[in-house]
Amino acid sequence: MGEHSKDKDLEPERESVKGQDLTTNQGIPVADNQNSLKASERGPTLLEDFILREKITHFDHERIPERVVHARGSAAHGYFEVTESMAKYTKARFLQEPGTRTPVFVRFSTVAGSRGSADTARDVRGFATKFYTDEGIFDLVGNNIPVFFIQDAVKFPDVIHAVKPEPHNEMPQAASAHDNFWDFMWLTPEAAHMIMWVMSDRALPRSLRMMEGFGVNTFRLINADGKAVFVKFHWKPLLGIHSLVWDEAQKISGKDPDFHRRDLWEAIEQGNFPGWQFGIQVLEEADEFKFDFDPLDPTKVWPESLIPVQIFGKMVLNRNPDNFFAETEQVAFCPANVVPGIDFSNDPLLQGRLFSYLDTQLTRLGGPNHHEIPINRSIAPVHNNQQDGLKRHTINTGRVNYQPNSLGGGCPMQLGGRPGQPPGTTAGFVTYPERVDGRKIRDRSLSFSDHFTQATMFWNSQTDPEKEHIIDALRFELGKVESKDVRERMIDILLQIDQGLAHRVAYGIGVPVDGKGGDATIAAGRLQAGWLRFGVTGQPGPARNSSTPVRSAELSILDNPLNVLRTIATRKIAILAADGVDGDHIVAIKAALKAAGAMAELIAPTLSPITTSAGALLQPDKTFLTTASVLYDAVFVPGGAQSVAALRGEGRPRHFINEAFVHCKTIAAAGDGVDLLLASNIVDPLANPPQLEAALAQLPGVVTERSPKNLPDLAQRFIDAVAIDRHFDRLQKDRVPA
Ligand code: HDE
Repeated sequence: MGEHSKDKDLEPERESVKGQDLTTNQGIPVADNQNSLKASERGPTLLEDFILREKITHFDHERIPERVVHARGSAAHGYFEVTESMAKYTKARFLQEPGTRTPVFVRFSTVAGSRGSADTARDVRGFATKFYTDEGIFDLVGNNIPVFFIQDAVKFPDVIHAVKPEPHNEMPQAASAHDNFWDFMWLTPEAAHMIMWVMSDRALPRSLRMMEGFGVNTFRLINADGKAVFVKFHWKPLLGIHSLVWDEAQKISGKDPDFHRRDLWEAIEQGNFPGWQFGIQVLEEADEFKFDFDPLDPTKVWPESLIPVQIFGKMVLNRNPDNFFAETEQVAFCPANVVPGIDFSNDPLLQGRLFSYLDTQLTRLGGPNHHEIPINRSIAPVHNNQQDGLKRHTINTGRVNYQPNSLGGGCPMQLGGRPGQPPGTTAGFVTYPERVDGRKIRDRSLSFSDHFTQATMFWNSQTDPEKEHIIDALRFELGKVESKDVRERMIDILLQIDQGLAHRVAYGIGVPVDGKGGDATIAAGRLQAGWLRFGVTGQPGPARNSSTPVRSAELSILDNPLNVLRTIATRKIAILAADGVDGDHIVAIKAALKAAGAMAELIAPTLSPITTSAGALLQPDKTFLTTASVLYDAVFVPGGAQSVAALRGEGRPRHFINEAFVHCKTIAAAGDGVDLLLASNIVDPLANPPQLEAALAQLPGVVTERSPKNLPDLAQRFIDAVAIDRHFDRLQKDRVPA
């Protein structure tokens, strides 16, 4: 770009800041923001320079403490819309009328990593939604996994200490593959079910837009008649559930640590607004003891085959934040923020959460007034006598700051007990009058003590490729554990879940399981002895739940009913080309992809325009240096002998295809493009000498057409293969170096 065009680019910006002269925080106009005040040109800087001091002081204090968990996050604005009235279950005003829209702000996060850590770490994802209702703020602070590691909030600091980097050397960052985590896990049998989820592909979302959300804890809804039901909250993504594979996730951590943040941001900028259905599972109070898992136990799901999810609304995210710090960083969620009609259950994890969030925000956001930060403000008017404190913005007026009062006309007045109100019909938030009777006790209900049945159900519900991924994940994580004892005890835990799983993992991490070692009952004895020795209470009881189904399809990603709708909307497709490419192939494939809602990017050796075989100029979007196959969902190689020869002559394009193949992505080629596939090591030339091309065409998810007469047909076959998502039936992928 020449000097001239650079200046032109800047002009509109200059225009836009007209009338916004630079000032200090006191509004004093600044004449020179390039030089500090000095005693002569080469002399010392003067203390008197209030402009320099103010600027540096503010900068010095720009950082606030990051969240102790969920530090790394990305967020967006949008709306929630009721599609079906929930009046039957709740009196919450924003859930009554179909069509009612409530503004929301949603923050997604990883749990373990610091603010600057990579997006694609193996981890649970936070999914926190702030509803700005006209009856005040409702925060649904959930995760993308429906269960949790622990049953009691008192264990939360321990589980988080164990997963975070080890305290002596602050390693590893954003990873659970270390001794402390797995040491805590074998001593925490209640975590068995959650371990299965975090070792599955659920912990590697392809996009924040393609994952489910769960309230995890059990809540209550109360209707206008005062009738209560237990509920679990669900978000179901309209794009289906999709995941990365582990090798890909690790590589993305280096290639684009902002992968999920960028994906969410770009989708919204492009108008591809992500959406979710909102649903609840309802359990009548009378049915509290119907199942033999305890509905208050946060390490258990309510299998959807027993209690289906009923859909009542949808959420759309349609606006990116204007300022990351002001909104995404300063937003403060709290599960205790509920509106009339929504209430808590006695889930002991939830009870602890009710205390923790406001408490941690007092430090993180600097005092008790963070509800006044714009992103946290209720749109319902706030009137009370709370006052003062650090960073108070509201200027309370008048002399009366107490209640009840007569001098202020009794205002602000509580809603209950007003003259003329029939007794028992109090408006405003009224806690559900649950009867509580019992002795104070530090113990856990026996109904919380079956830790393995649902872990086994999760395992049984997975398809074969998903099972392989779980085995690989455990081999990776436990393979990094140095303590032999910890590795052995974790195999003992896995033996309680599934023998085959335990044996496969054991072999991978060098733990002998033959003979006595492989027996679940003997392993249970060893675990019991270990738990006793290290002071663990709440060990599993002898009986296994019997009303838990053997398997439940919604626990799998590949079998999930949500993935029945195969769409390639918003998927990213790489088109590899160089000078001499057949432009018709690109035009045809791009048009078909666009019609299907997908996005295509042209990747070339440099950013200089490439010339097609017909002499047209095409502007590449990326180069083989600035991008990589792990950042795309599928690859297309158009024809053009010169283009293909150029790409074959370089290592990166062949690596691109080869890696996409190993990650089980769809690969298509037209005309001479097939030669690039043949040169990319995905079929073994020695194993298939005469029929190399035929062998290529046999590979699942590889779509080729040597002399394409019908480009729309090729495009359709490509799109159908992309819609399948990954081709996990590619048996020889592990033989391909990538
Ligand atoms: Fe949290 N959690 N948590 N958590 N949590 C926080 O609050 C805590 C739990 C979740 O995007 C903290 O403001 C305790 C379950 C999300 O800003 C802190 C316990 C679930 C977010 C805290 C839990 C969550 C947090 C840290 C066990 C899924 C990020 C910063 C009793 C339902 C929200 C903050 C955002 C954040 C405490 C367990 C979800 C320390 C004590 C279960 C999505 O207060």
